[in-house]
Amino acid sequence: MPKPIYVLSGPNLNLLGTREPEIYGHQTLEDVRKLCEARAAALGREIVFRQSNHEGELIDWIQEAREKACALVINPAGYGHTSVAILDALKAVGVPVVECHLSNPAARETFRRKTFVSLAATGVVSGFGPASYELAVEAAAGLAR
Ligand code: CA2
Repeated sequence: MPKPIYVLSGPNLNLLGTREPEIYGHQTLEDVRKLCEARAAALGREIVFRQSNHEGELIDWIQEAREKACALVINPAGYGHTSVAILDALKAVGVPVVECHLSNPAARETFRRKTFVSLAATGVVSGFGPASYELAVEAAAGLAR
């Protein structure tokens, strides 16, 4: 059985579909999970889809991915702009990393232009709403070890 693609989402993304629909749309994170599952299945892959509001829990899952995943998709949310600890975990993960964002952070406030996570990612998919996750899963499947 091939290892799954880990798809991790950071803080506040559990609120998706309930607030700021002009930025993040109306679909919930559960909707995004279903889209990712379907895209992965079409590519003969499985996913492990998780969200946390806690930096340490995300780091634990990144470390778990080292053994259990074939590739990692991460929407680090606000932590992408702040967390050297998540960057350090990603640098050690040993499987391909694809960063994704629902919005296009480069087109928003200046503080969103830099993400630490990008330093450990093979590539970034931003600005396509839930389709960013689907495209990131597809990219990760192509990179998977
Ligand atoms: O566009 C993205 O996916 C972001 O990673 C979302 C983060 C933001 O800090 C990044 O710059 C870009 C924010 C996630 C907050 O999610 C919410 C979803 C619905 C309602 C409120 C917050």
